[in-house]
Amino acid sequence: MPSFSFIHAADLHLGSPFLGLALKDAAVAAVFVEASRKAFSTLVGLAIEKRVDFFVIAGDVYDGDWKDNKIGLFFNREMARLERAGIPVYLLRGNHDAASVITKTITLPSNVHEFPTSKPGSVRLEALKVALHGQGFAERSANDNLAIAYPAPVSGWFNIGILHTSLTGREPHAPYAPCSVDDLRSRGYDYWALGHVHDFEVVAQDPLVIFPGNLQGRNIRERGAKGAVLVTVEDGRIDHERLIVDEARFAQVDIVVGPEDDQAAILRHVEQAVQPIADEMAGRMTALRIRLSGVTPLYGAIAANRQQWRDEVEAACHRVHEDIWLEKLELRLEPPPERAADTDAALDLRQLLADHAGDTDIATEAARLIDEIAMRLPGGLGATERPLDDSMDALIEEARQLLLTRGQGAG
Ligand SMILES: [Mn+2]
Repeated sequence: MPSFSFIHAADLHLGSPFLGLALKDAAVAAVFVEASRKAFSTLVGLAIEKRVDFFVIAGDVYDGDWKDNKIGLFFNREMARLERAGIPVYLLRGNHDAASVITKTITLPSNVHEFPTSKPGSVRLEALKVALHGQGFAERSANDNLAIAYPAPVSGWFNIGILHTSLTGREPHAPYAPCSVDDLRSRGYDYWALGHVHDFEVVAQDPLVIFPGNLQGRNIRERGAKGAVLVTVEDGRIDHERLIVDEARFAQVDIVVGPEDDQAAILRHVEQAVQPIADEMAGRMTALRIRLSGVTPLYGAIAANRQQWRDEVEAACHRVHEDIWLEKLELRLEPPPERAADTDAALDLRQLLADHAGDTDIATEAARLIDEIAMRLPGGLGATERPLDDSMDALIEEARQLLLTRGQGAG
C-alpha cells in the first residue's frame, strides 16, 4: 500500500459571528472577527508546506447562508491555493451549510469534490489506493442514520468515511445523523473523518474515529486550543497529530476569594490564576472569563462598582500578559454571614433569595419574556440565534447580588 498523508478538518463555520464577545478594544475585537478565516488560511498553508496528498472537510464550511459573496470569495481563494499546489479537497455539507441553507454560490476550482446529499458517494484515488465515502446534508436537520447506508469498502484499499454527525449524542451539539461507533465499525473502513462536534476527540482507535473540533473557538464555550488533524499512513500504519491553527483563544478561570482578602489580595489571586493561561497561549490573543466566588466583606463594594472592578481585573490580566483580555467578570460572591445578619430586613431578603436560588420558574419566566421581546423585534431573530441561553444563570445571579446590596444599603 502506498504511503500518503492528508488533513482532516471540519466545522470552519466561516462567517460565524462572535456572539457575546464584548471586548471594548476595537483592535482586539477585530482580531477575533478575522480569526476563523486566518485559522483556515494557516491550515491551508500547512497543507501546502507539508505537501499532503489530499484535504478532507467533514461539513460546516459555512456558518449559514451568506449575506454577500465575501465568504464564498474567501473560500474559493483558499481552495485555489490548494489547487495550485496539486492538493485535491473532498468535502461535504453539514447542518450549518446544508444544501437547502446556502442559497448563494461562487464557482470553486476543479480540485474541490463535494459528496452528494441525496445518497452516499465514493471517490477512488487510484494512485494512492484510497477510497473516500461520504454523504452531505440536504436539509439542516438530518435525522436518519446516514452511516449505515455507506457502501462496502474497496477491498485492499485504504477506506475513509466522511460524516457530519453527533454519533449517539454529544451535548450541547444537536443530534444529527445519529449513529453508533459500532455502525461505523460495521462499514469496515480504516478511518472515519467526522465533523459537527467542536471539541477534538479521538472516539475510537480501531478503526480510528476522530472529531478534529473546529479550527477557531467562537465563544466562551469553545475554549482551549483548536485545529485540525494530520493523518499519515505509512506501510499500512496510521499516525495522527493535531495541527493547532487557532488565531485567538477563549479561556476561563475560577477564583475563590476568602474573607481576609482585600482588593490587592484579590488582584494578586487573579494574577496567579492567569499565569498558566499566559504560559499556554503561545502568542495568541486570549479572551478570558474570570469567575470570582467565595465569601468576602467587599461583597457590597464590588457589586456597587462592577465596572471599576472589571477594569481592575483586566488590568491584572494585562500585568501578566498584554494579550489577555477580559471577556467577562462573573461575580458569584457571598457576603459574610454576620454582615447579612446586621438587620432583620437584610437577613430576610438573603433567606428569601436563597430559597429561590436555582428556582426554574424564574429562568422559565425570563425565557418567556425574552421570547416575547424577540418576537417583537423587527425582522425577528434567526433560527439559530438563542440570545441569552448561556448567560441566563449568570444574569439571575447578578440580579440577586444587586438586590442583596440594595437590601443591605436600605438596612
Ligand atoms: Mn454541525
